[in-house]
Amino acid sequence: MREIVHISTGQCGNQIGTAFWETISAEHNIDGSGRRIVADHPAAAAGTYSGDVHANDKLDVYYSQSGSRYVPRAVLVDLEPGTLDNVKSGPLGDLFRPDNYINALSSAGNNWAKGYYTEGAEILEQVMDVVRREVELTDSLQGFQMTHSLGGGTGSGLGTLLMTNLRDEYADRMIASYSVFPSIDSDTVVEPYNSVLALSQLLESTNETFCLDNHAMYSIFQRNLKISQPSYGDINKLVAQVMSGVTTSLRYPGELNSDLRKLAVNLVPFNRLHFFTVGYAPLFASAAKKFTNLSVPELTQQLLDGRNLMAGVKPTTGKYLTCGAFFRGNVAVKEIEDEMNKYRARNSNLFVDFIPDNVQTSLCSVPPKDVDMTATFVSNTTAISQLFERIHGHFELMFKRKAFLHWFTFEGMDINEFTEAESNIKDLMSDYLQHQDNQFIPDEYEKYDDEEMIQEGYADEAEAIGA
Ligand SMILES: Nc1nc2c(ncn2[C@@H]2O[C@H](COP(=O)(O)OP(=O)(O)OP(=O)(O)O)[C@@H](O)[C@H]2O)c(=O)[nH]1
Ligand SMILES: [Mg+2]
Repeated sequence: MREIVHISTGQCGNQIGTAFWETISAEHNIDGSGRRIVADHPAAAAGTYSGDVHANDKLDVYYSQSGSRYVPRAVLVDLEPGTLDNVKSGPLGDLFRPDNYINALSSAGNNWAKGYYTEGAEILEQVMDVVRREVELTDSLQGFQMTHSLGGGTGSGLGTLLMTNLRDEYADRMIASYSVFPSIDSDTVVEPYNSVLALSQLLESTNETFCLDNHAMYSIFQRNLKISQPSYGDINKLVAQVMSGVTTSLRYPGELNSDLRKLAVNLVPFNRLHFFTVGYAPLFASAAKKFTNLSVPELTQQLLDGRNLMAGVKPTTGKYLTCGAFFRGNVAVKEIEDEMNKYRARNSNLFVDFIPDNVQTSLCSVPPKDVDMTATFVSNTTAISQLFERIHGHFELMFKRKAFLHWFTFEGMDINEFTEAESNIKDLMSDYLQHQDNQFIPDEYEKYDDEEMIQEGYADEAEAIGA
């Protein structure tokens, strides 16, 4: 089996992580205590049992089995106890392994340096021990996924420290992150600092990062779902739907993108350019739901509409390097392929021309709960640089005046680290833009040799291409 170990870090990471586990557990008919809802379960009598559709679910990927219980392969980490206490006393409190909750006593106070260098570093080994124990429970680990925010101190600082350590210790395994970017009008001034410092780490440590922008998600609620003041709970449900969509191919049988590595091979043409935007459909206000009878063309149209993306970028001003549309429900493969091909043909200027077959489609016949048909869109678009530009713009304004830096230097950080992180992000933006503007200079890219690919976690690919 190809197992994935999940790690939630910090408040946002744990709130989103819990929403993810709630969603996929419901999809796989697993109740709050880890029991599978099969025909003789009390809930089955109430009509929650959806029978043999789930007989082939790849449960081992995300759950280990302990007697008759399914236990999430999940580690829950925070520097303060509050969020984890809420998880423990919530509906999923008994689902997670009790030893896998790890917290310290006080938060990183929105300070990346506290998460990465001081308070976080103190509990690093404790967390790694639990992660190692989870890895020992696997047969053939495919990798890790982390949920965290970039704007705070724990998810951002300790989260990236953990991923750097995982990258060292499990060099040839995959690391995926679901990273929440701060909204423009967030309450905490230093979020751009934390985000740039964290992003600079993600460049090196993850193989795939799904960029979830709180700003764009607020707008989706206000514009598409007609909810003017969405709560974190509302937003996290949407994130969980997206994560469920992205992980569908990992959790149900099928050929395409059946593990994290295959997904990355299809979506990441250059090692550093692994930051994805995601879209989801259908998205409509609940009042409009009963008037909406979705067809595949309508679903596809919604899916590819830039306003449904979870990152505040305009895909029509960039170019897609690669993308994938993952459908679920009772639809014909031919119909979705035709729709996607039509879109690709009509908008050929939106796709780079050096990757001929850069649009993938896949179908899983099992829909999520309560909807007949959904689709998730994962794209590697050069437009993502607009998100980095926004965060960097705010970083630059403060950094020019060295505002708030003492909070970070007080934890032992050197100002050069800020300069270096900033320059990494600028390089990343220009890497994306050179593909957008067709200014690719081949000599700058040397062919990978065997050693380098193995070091960067691409051992299987190195072997496949005979490097
Ligand atoms: N979407 C979403 N964003 C959240 C949630 N909780 C916090 N955030 C965002 O995350 C950022 C703050 O980070 P937190 O996750 O609260 O911080 P932390 O990782 O716990 O770190 P410290 O509290 O500083 O130790 C801000 O940009 C918040 O808007 C959540 O449940 N959902
Ligand atoms: Mg916190």
